[in-house]
Amino acid sequence: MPVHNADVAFIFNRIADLLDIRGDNPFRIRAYRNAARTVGELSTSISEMVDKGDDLSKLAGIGKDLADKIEKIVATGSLPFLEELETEVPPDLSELFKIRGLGPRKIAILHEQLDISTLMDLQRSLDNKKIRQLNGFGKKTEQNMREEFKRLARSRQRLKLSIADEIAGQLVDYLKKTKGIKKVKIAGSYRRRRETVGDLDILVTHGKDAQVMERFTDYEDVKKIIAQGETRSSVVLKSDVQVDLRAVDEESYGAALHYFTGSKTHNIAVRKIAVRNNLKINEYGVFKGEKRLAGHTEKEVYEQVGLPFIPPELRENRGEIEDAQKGELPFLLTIKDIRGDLHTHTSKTDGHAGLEEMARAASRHGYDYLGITEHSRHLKVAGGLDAAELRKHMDAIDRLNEKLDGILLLKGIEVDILKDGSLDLGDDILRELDFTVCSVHSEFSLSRTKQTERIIRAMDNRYFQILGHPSGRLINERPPYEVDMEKVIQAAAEKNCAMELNANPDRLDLNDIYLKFARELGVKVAISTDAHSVEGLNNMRYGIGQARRGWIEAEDVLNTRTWKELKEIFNRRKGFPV
Ligand code: DGT
Ligand code: CA
Ligand code: CA
Ligand code: ZN
Repeated sequence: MPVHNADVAFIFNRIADLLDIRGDNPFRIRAYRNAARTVGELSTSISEMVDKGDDLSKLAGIGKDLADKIEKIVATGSLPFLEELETEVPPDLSELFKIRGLGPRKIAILHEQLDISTLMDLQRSLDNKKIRQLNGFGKKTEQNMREEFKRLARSRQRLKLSIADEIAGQLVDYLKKTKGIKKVKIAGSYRRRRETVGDLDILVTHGKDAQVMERFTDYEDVKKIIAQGETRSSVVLKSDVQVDLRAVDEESYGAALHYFTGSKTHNIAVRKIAVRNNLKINEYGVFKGEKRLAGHTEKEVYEQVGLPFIPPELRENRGEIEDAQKGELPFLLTIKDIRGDLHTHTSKTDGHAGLEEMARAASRHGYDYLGITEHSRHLKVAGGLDAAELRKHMDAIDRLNEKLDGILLLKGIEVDILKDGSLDLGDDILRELDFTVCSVHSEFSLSRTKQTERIIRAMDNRYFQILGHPSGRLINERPPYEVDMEKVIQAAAEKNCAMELNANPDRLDLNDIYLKFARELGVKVAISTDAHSVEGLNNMRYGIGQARRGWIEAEDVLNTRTWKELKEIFNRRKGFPV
């Protein structure tokens, strides 16, 4: 790779920045900036000049020393002097350059006067309104910095799976229309159904003369082409997500799919087994010496290393390989196992569709029952119901049930867990319901101990059935509240309560790790969409993906059961005769 003029200019500017932060001689700093400009604006290639043996010190602002440095950069692509400087200046300090509008001068002031050396320090000083007190900084600067933090957060974020689904779906449809295309498959974390994805990895196979790579980089959503080759290309889409595309031969398709599905740690563990058996495994196949033993399908790749097919959602090296060897992989839940939804809202509170509309939509999903769980009175912003209003709503549900065919509406409530661990509605009304979802909607900042105690205390109520969205997190927006989730799950096991897996792709709460933990303790899980509209019911599939990542089988799930079975479970918990 030839060194471009811009590379040299970049290095000189960076040196100037670092010298500036260090408080170095201003003339020296100026010299580097001038040299950067000279080289940057040259109309001839600096590399070629060096190759021809031109005298660089004839250029404006370039002396003997800088000419030597340029020759070194052209020869090696880097400069030891810059590397030295980088080790002297705290590395985080150079992170501060990511905040646009913050130059070396300002960074130096922040460092000297407020002891800021990391982005986190800067954030803290912003929160404490310390920055505006500095000379040359003001409220306006603070505001700009806040905007910059938001921009950085956005650009650093992984994509929610539901957004990735939308983007990937359209791209796949487009690629499938390529002439001569055969297979199009999304691998990576997307195929493993992780709650967020870093980038998309797409695998294709095609016949002769299919112009797949051209078609890919021509896609109208492409913002930037990072690389374009015959078998692999990378682009950044307008949504800022990177997509890697690889074309492979049919005979390698399974091996490539396995390799690019990952996870990396799963791949490494599988490769270790191969090596132990004197096999080589890579994205082209499984080999003994030069001989290809497998590669067409993932199944035969696994077979060659003595394993059954492992579902992508399990491939995180969390024990799936050991269990596969013992023939003890779980029979993962599928969406066909689901018989109903146990957490939904209607226009009676903050939902958008009426009871009947929701019921008919649930029927179209093939469900046997739909749990109606409006908010309770404490959640005023959502128009939560008090006991009298809830009773009326229950009557309305009874009346509708008489009219409906093939779907049963269950009378439930999403009742607030109050600060002291009591439930927002009295036992006299709760006992009349079919079941409850109990949720934390307030006091998110309690200490870990207090929050844990609060939730466990709520479970002492005999009408407590399901802990709603257990951690309270909103992916990429709000972290979970502080709580000892293992202790909560243990309490659920002791007290026979269920945990919700909220299938809303903004929540996916519980996460995969805790789901697996809950399953190991025999705690039942309710996979619920928390739908506030007819469309919201479609989110069940995200819950299924997350459940599979948590090793969940149909047996572990409440809403794979018939209403008769479910009613028994609920009644047993309430202490009612069954
Ligand atoms: P992401 O994109 O951060 O959500 O996660 P992944 O798992 O999609 O990771 P990515 O896109 O970096 O790579 C896709 C797959 O390629 C990854 O899951 C496994 C495979 N892979 C990537 N790098 C390596 C590697 O160094 N060794 C092995 N064995 N596999 C790798
Ligand atoms: Ca990826
Ligand atoms: Ca990738
Ligand atoms: Zn809720």
